[in-house]
Amino acid sequence: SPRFDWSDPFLLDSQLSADERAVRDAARAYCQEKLLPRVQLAFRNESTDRSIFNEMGALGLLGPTIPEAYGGAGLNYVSYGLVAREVERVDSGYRSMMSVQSSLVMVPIYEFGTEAQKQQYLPKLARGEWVGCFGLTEPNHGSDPGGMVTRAKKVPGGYAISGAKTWITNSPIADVFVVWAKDDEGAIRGFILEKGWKGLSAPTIHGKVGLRASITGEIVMEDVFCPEANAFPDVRGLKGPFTCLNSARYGIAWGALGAAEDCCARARQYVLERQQFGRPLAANQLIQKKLADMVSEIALGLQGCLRLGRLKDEGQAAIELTSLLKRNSCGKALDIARQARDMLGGNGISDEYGVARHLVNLEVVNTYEGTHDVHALILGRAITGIAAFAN
Ligand code: TGC
Ligand code: FAD
Repeated sequence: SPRFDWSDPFLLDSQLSADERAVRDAARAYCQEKLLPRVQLAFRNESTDRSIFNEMGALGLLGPTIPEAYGGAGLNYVSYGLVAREVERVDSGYRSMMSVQSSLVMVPIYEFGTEAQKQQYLPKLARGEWVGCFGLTEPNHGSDPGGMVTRAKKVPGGYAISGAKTWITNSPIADVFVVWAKDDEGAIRGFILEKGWKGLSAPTIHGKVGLRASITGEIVMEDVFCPEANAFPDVRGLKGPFTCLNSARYGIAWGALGAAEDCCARARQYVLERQQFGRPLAANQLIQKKLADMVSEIALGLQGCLRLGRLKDEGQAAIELTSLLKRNSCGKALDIARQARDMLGGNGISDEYGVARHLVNLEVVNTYEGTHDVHALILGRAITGIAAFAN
């Protein structure tokens, strides 16, 4: 008779195609063999290993949904989600590096770029030869990016861009900057800037308590000249950046659960081995309830992510469904990481055991790409027809 598998209660594995399983297995092997051994020191020392982009590029993990003609792997959204889950099983920071490059830099160039822009940037980004970053958030405009003050003033042959973006993943090591600014008509537009352009700098933000393996910085622009050829020609308004966020938020929905799976597996192993009061911690009802809650939330969440992936691949996913799952996965993963940290007792505080690292990483993941509460408001608007965040 069918047996219950705590690590895959809904037999998600059997719902994947052979190709999807192959992508997942290749990503898992790379993550466990190459990323896991270096994460503890990277996190402890707040150091970002640039060569990870080249390694991921060689495996086709950068821009996996971008067609092969532009250097991508031409995979479906389910495969992209499976990759995000494997990378974040090791560390949310590594998934951040990958998903910014894939969803927030390659997707807008592919969706909104000219043929010349696609040819110029996508293959190098796909190989990891160039690193990209995405500048939307400003010091005074985070949840409300529509209020941005960065300006793109029309000048002969292009635009003069001035303003500051903050909390930008990859920016200090980026070669390519996809930046959003308002034009002379007040419309939000996207621009591709390159490292070394006059007036452009990207100082590092130090002292993050989470996501320490992923470098974060500002983008400071003082009259940076951007030629017309580097502006996205047609897209106007928040639809531009939000289209990229739809893809990145979807990846996070899978990824956060990958981190939760790692916390759950580590906590399970620990309570089976750790003896207190003359028996394994796992023999206690309170401990078993915690494991039951973790396994339930992870299994239900992953099943939701797979369904969303299938809907995206069919072109049938409402944007609010991504909010629902980004919010659910991050909130539940954060709870699971806290529980796992508790179950490991004092050892849970050490970076040798991994769960505290996931916990502080997930605090960030719960905040970026739309906070937990902002996604509640997006859902609330869809449920009631009333926008609670509008004036
Ligand atoms: P709103 O009126 O809702 O929409 C304005 C225009 O945008 C369109 N739109 C979308 N288009 C595509 N996809 C979506 N998800 C879209 N959501 C909205 C909408 O149709 C409208 O178009 P049009 O043509 O009618 O003008 O705009 P609002 O200003 O009222 O929005 C409010 C709110 C809360 C929904 C929005 O501002 C929001 O989502 N805020 C959160 C900000 C955010 O997520 N920032 C992320 C920054 S990037 C990042 O964090 C990267 S971390 C990456 C990593 O390291 O992994
Ligand atoms: P705020 O918008 O000031 O929100 C503060 C609090 O107020 C939150 O709890 C929020 O939920 C709440 N709040 C806000 N509005 C409302 C409301 N109307 N009703 C109720 N509550 C509300 N951005 C990029 O553009 N590119 C990147 O690559 C990027 N990478 C990041 C990496 C890291 C490590 C971090 C920490 C952030 C990154 N961000 C990036 C920025 C991130 O998207 C923002 O931090 C996030 O959108 C929240 O904006 P904020 O920090 O300004 O918070």
